[in-house]
Amino acid sequence: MGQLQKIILPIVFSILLVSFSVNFASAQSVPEWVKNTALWYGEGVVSEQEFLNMIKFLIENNVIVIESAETELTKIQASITIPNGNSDVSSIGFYLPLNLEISSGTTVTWVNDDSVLHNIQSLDKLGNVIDWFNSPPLNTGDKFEFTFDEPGVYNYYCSFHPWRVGSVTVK
Ligand SMILES: [Cu+2]
Repeated sequence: MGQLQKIILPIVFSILLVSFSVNFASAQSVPEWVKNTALWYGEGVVSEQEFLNMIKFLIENNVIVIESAETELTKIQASITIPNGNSDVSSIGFYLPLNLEISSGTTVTWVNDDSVLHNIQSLDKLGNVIDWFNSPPLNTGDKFEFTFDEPGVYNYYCSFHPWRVGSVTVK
């Protein structure tokens, strides 16, 4: 039994290190009873419940900070809608917004809200298609996303409806 718990203990700690960050400033002031609880749990002296209560204490007192995993998932988002009627040359159905302004690192999502196929093809300054951000044909409801890391002005159009030109300005 004691042997089994000694095997389990390092596994528990390795999971904590992956998912949480440890606040080393606070770790200087970890109370002796916390250290002893960990030691005694490893030796099978205290119960699993007491060990879990101790971890709860560490989280509540910001010794273990639950943020690193969530922070990595946070991304800056913006979206551009391809509105219904976008394909009609006489309609006012331009991209919404027509010129999106974002900060670098933003992930832009185009959403096709029109009833016909569209695509997103990036253009150079002369209006030629370049291999930069280029979507496959998007059905109604389909999305395409691209993350802009470099400042600049990026034009794009739809190759099916080449009169539909939009831009993204990255600051
Ligand atoms: Cu189109």
